[in-house]
Amino acid sequence: MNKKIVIIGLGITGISCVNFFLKKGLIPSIIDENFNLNFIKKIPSYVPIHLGSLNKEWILNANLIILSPGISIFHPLLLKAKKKGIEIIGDIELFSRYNKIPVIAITGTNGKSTVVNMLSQIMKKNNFNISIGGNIGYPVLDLLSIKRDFYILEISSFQLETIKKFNVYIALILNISQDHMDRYPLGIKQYRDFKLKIYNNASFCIYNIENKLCYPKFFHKEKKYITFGKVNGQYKLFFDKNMIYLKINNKKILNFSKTKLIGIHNYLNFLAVLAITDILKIPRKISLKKINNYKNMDHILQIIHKENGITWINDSKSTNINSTIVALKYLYKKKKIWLLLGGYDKNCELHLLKQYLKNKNNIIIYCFGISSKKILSLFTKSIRVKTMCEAIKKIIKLVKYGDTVLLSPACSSIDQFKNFKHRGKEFIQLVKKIYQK
Ligand code: UMA
Repeated sequence: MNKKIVIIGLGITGISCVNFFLKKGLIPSIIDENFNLNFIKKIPSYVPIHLGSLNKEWILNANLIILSPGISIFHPLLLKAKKKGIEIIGDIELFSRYNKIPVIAITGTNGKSTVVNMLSQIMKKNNFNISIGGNIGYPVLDLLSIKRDFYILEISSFQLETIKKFNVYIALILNISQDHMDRYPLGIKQYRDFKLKIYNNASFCIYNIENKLCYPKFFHKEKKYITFGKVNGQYKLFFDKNMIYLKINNKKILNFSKTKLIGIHNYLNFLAVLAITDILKIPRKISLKKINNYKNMDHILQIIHKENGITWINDSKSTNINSTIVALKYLYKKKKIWLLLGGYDKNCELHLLKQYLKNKNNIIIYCFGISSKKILSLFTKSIRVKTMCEAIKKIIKLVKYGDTVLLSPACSSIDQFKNFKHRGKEFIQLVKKIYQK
C-alpha cells in the first residue's frame, strides 16, 4: 500500500498512532506545531517528522490524515484538505475499524471519568475482563492488542469530531453544559452536535432525560433508548424524609444517603452505571455492594486535609462552570468557603456562576491565572492574585475554625500547569507544607 499517512500531533495519541502504523509495516509522516516533544526520542530515524508548524504540502498531499484530539477539525488547512477529498479521522475511528470487542462509550461534560471508574470496578467484580481507555488518559489504539470482554472508553467532544462509524455497543451521554467554547465558535449547539455523534452506531443509547441537550435527534427503532434522571426517567431517585433512595419495582433497594458517594450528581452517575450493568445482566447485588464502598476519585471533591476545624478540598478536576456549581451545591451548608477560582476559561460564560456566588457572604473568592481579570470584573469583591500558591499563602492567615478552603477552579489548568492533576497535586503539596511547619 502506497498511502501517504500523516499524523498530526505527537502527544500520547500521536505516538500510539505511530506505533500502530509501524506495526502494520506502514511508515507515516508526523507533524507537530511544537518543538519540545517528549516522544520525539521514540520515533525511528526513518520516520519523516516536521516540527514547528503544520506542513501545508504534507497535509494537502496526504491520502489519510490522523488528527490528534487537541487540534480542531476546523483548522483552515484541514478544511482545505477535506475539500480536496482527503480523509481525516482520529485515533478513535482508526481503532474502531480494527476493533472486534464490544465497546461501552461514555461522554458528557462532567462525570465521565467517575462513571468509567465505577463501571470498571463493578464489571471486574463480576469477572468481566475489561480495559479502560480514551480521554481518561490511555490511547485506544494501545488497547487493540489486548484480548478483553469489553472496552470501556471515555470519549471527549474533541475525539467525537473525527469519528465516522465509531461502532459501540452502549453509548452514554451523562450531561451537556458549557465547556470548550473556545473550540466551538457557534456555541453549545455545536459542542452538543459532536457529543451526539456517539449515538450514531450504538445498539443502546443511554441519556439524561432532565438535560434536553443529551436527547438523541432521531430515534431509530432498531436501537434501544434508556433514560435516567433525578425525578424522571427509567432510572431515577426517590426522595423521602431527608433520605435519597434507589427504588426499583416500587422497592427501595439502596439508601444513597448511607453510601460513601458524595453528592446527587454522583447518585445520577450511579444510575447511569446501573442502566449499563442491567444491560450486561450483572446481578444488582454486585453493583450495589461495590457502590456502597465506592470512594471518589482523586482531584474530585477530595478532602485532602482537616486540621483546627478547617477543611481543605481539592476539586482540581473541575475544569468547567458546571463542575464548580456541583461543588458549591454540595457544600452549600458550609459556614464559610474560601473558593479558589481561575485558570483558562475556554471562552465559557463564567457569569453563569453568578447565581451561586453573587451576594453570598459566606463565599470568598480568590482568583488566579489568565481568567482572573474576567473573574474580578464579574465578582468585584474577589481577590485577584497571580498564582494559586499566592492565594493559599493569603488565605492561611485568615481561615478560622469551621471554614472550608475549596479549589474548584471552573477553568482548565493549562495556563499555569501541565494538567488538572498537576494543579491538584500542587495544591496538596502546598497545604501539606503549611501544616508541616
Ligand atoms: N498540538 C499541535 N497543535 C495544536 C494542539 C496540539 O501541534 O493546535 C500538538 C502538541 O504540541 C502536542 C500534541 O499535539 O505535542 C498533543 O496532542 P493532544 O493535544 O491531542 O493531546 P494528547 O497527548 O494526544 O492527549 C489526548 C487528549 N488531549 C486533548 O484532548 C487535548 C487527552 O485528554 C487524552 O487523555 C489522550 O488524548 C488519550 O486519548 C486530555 C484532555 O484535556 C486529558 N481532554 C479534554 C478534556 O478532558 O477536557 C477534552
